[in-house]
Amino acid sequence: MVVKVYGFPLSGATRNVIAALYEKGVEFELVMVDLKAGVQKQPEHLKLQPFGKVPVYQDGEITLFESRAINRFIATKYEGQGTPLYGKTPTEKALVEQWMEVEGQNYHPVITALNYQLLVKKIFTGEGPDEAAVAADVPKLNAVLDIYEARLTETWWRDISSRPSWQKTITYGSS
Ligand SMILES: N[C@@H](CCC(=O)N[C@@H](CS)C(=O)NCC(=O)O)C(=O)O
Repeated sequence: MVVKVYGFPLSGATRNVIAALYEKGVEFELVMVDLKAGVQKQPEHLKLQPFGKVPVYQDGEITLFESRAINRFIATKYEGQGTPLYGKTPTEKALVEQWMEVEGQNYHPVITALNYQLLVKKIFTGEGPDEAAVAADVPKLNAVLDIYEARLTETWWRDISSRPSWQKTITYGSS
C-alpha cells in the first residue's frame, strides 16, 4: 500500500513531512488538499484531520496528523533505511527532541506569522502584508535565529537548506 501525504505543496508542515520521506527514501503519493479552496475544512478532510489542517499521513494501518508526530513515526518505522533522523542513544534522542521542541515552540509560531504576511496572504487574499505585524515579528524571529546561530554549527543553515531532500521538497508541486 502506497504511503499517502494529504497536503499542499506550499505548506511548511507538509514540506517537513515530504523532506523526511525523501531523507528516508520512502516513496509516497501527495494527495492535494487545496487550502486556497478551503478543502481542509470540508467534512471528508475533517474525518482525517479534525482541526482542518494539513498534512495527514497514511502508511499501512495508520492514519496520522500533526507533522512532528508524523516525522517521529517515519524516523522510527524506517529507522533501517536512508538518513538516520532520530539518534540511537537516549542522549542523541533527547537532543533531537529538544531541538524539535525549539522548532515547534519558538521558531514555528513566528515564522508562520511572517510567512503568512509576506507570502501566503497575497496568494490567498490578494492583500499585501500588515506592515506593523511584520515589524513586530522580525525581531522575534531574529532572537530565535540568534540562538540557533550560537548553538548550532556556523554553517547549519547552508547545510540543511542545501540537502538534496530539501531541494526536492521546495520544488515539489511547482512544475
Ligand atoms: N500543528 C500542525 C499544524 C498544521 C498547519 O498549521 N497546517 C497549515 C498549513 S502549513 C494549514 O493546514 N492551514 C490551513 C488552515 O489552517 O485552514 C502540524 O504540524 O501538522
